[in-house]
Amino acid sequence: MKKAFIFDLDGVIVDTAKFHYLAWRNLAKGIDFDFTEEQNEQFKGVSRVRSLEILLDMAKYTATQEQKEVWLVQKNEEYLKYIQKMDESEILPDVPRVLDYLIENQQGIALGSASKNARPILERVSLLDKFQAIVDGNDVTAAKPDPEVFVKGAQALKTEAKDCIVFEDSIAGIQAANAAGMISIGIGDPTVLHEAFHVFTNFTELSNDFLQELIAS
Ligand code: B16
Ligand code: MG
Repeated sequence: MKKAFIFDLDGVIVDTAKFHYLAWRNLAKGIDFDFTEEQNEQFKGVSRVRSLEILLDMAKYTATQEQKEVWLVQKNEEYLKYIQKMDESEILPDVPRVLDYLIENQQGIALGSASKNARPILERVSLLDKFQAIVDGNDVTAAKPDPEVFVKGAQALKTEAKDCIVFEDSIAGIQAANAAGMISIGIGDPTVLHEAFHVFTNFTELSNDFLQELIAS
């Protein structure tokens, strides 16, 4: 049976949260706000624009639209500097094994990410050619937990929602997959991702037998 497997990017394929954190922390410093790594958790799966709004709320800082736009460009420029240094060593454990197993079994593979930098990141880590479709922050109008990004991924692979499996590390992403009527698989902390159909701490815990069960179901 042919299924569509839709992967989130940040936190599922690579850990770019640390780079987002460094760039947001630098911006926060400029308004005398000490942005912590713990606070950065709230930014996972959240769009760039919304992340800035949350940061300014945390700092209790009111900014003009013009200032916000300047900051968004600056933050992304700094983030891109980190991205340019990425290579294959940044791929999270066992991601290539899972992708290759799905390819060997002729399954659909798409990316469903909130990031507008998804393509350059996949290029940097040499995984771009594993994906038959890429839906990212440039293609959607509504952010996760809205299901748009995954619905578009399913459309691109010409697969019905019920035959789609989504791998996600964020609560908003799990909610988006559930809202789309897809099978959600959390990658991360089971207590945080308890709304998911299944949760694995990382792909190393997710066996080829489990993938085969999903394919056959
Ligand atoms: P960018 P994902 C998300 O990627 C990140 O988790 C989130 O922290 C980030 O703000 C968002 O992409 C936008 O990223 O600034 O590169 O457009 O987890 O949906 O793959
Ligand atoms: Mg993510």
